[in-house]
Amino acid sequence: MKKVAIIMGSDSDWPVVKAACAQLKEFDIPYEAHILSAHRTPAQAAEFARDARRNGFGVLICAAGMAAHLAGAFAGNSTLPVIGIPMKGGAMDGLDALLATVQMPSGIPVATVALNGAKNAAVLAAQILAVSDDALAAKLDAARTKMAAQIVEKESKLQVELAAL
Ligand code: RP5
Repeated sequence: MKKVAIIMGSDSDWPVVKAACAQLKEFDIPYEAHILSAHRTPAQAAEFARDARRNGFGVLICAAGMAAHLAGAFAGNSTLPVIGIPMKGGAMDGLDALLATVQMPSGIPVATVALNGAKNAAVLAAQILAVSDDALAAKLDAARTKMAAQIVEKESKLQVELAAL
C-alpha cells in the first residue's frame, strides 16, 4: 500500500496532528510524520514534496497555522493529492490559515479540511487510497457502520430522556 506523509510546520502543531496519525494507524495505513516548514526550511520541504511519489507516498497531508503556505508549497511541488489542515491559533484564531490553505490558484488544488480537522484529513487520505484498495474500502465501510450504530444509540437515549421529562 502507498504511504501517507503527514507534514506539520512546527512541533506546536503536533498535539492536533497526532489525531491523523492515530486514525491512519487504526486503518493500518503506513505513514510517516515530519516537521518541515514552507518558510523556515523551504528547500527541505520542496525536496520532500518533489521526491514523495518516488519514495512510495500516495497522499500528502500538510498542517500549518497562520500564514499557512505549507500545503500550497507541497501542492506546487507534487502532483500527489494534497490535503491541507489549517490550524487554529494566532491573532485570527485560524481564519488566516483557513483562507491561505483553501484559496489555491487554479490548477494547483489543496483539499482543505476544517480548522484542526486532523481526523478528517486522515479519513480523506484513506478514502483516496481506497479507490484502488478493496480491503481498505471495507474498513471504511465498517467505520461508517460503527458511526451509524453510535448515532442510533444516542437517538434511543435521547428518546428515553424525552419520555422522562
Ligand atoms: C506555522 O506557524 C506552524 O505550522 C504553526 O502552526 C505556526 C506557529 O509555529 P511556531 O511559532 O509554534 O513554531 O508555520
